[in-house]
Amino acid sequence: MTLRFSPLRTSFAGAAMFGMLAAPSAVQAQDHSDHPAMTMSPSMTMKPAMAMKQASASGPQFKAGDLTVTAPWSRATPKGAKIGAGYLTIQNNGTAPDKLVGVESVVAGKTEIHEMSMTDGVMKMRPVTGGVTIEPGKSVVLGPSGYHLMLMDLKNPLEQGQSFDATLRFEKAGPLKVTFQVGGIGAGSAPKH
Ligand SMILES: [Cu+2]
Repeated sequence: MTLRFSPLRTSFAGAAMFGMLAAPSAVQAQDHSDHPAMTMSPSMTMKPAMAMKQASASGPQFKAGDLTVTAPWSRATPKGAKIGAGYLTIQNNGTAPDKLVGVESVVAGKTEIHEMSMTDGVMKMRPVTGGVTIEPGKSVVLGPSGYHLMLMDLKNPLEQGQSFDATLRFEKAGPLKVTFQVGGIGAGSAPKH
C-alpha cells in the first residue's frame, strides 16, 4: 500500500477559496510530530496503522463522558469572508465507539462537519453524513487536511487572538461546550498557550 496523499503536491483548488490553503506541512510536522498528519478518511490511501496512531495532543481540554476534546482552534478569516473552519482532537477513553454528529456556534449561522479528500488528484471538501466515529482507545484529529468543522454564514470575521464558544454534539456523550482559540490566517496548527 502506498501513501499517495501529499499535501505539497496537492492542488488545493477547493481549499484555497476557503482560506485553508496555508497549511505548511513542515510546520505541522514540527509542531505535531507526535500526531498523525491527517485524519482517517475512507477515500485516502493510507496505512491504517499510521492513521490510527495515538495522538497525544496538548492544549485546553474539554470532557464529556469518555471523550476528551483537546485544543479546539480556528484560523482568522479575511474581511468579508463568510466561511471559517474549526479544528480539534477527540480522544475516546471508553470501551465503545462514539460519534461526533453535529456542532453549533454563535459565531456561525450554519455549521457542518466536513472532510477533505482527494478526488482525481484534487483536494475537495464535502459534508460528512452520519457523523465522525471515534473508536474506543483512539483519537480523531480534525485538522486542515482532513475532517474539520465548517463555520458558515459567519456573523463577523474571526480575529487572531479571539476565542469563541461552540457546542459539539456526540451520539453517546451528548453535548459538550468547548472554546476555540483563533490563530493567524495561515496558521498550520493550534495557537500556543
Ligand atoms: Cu469544509
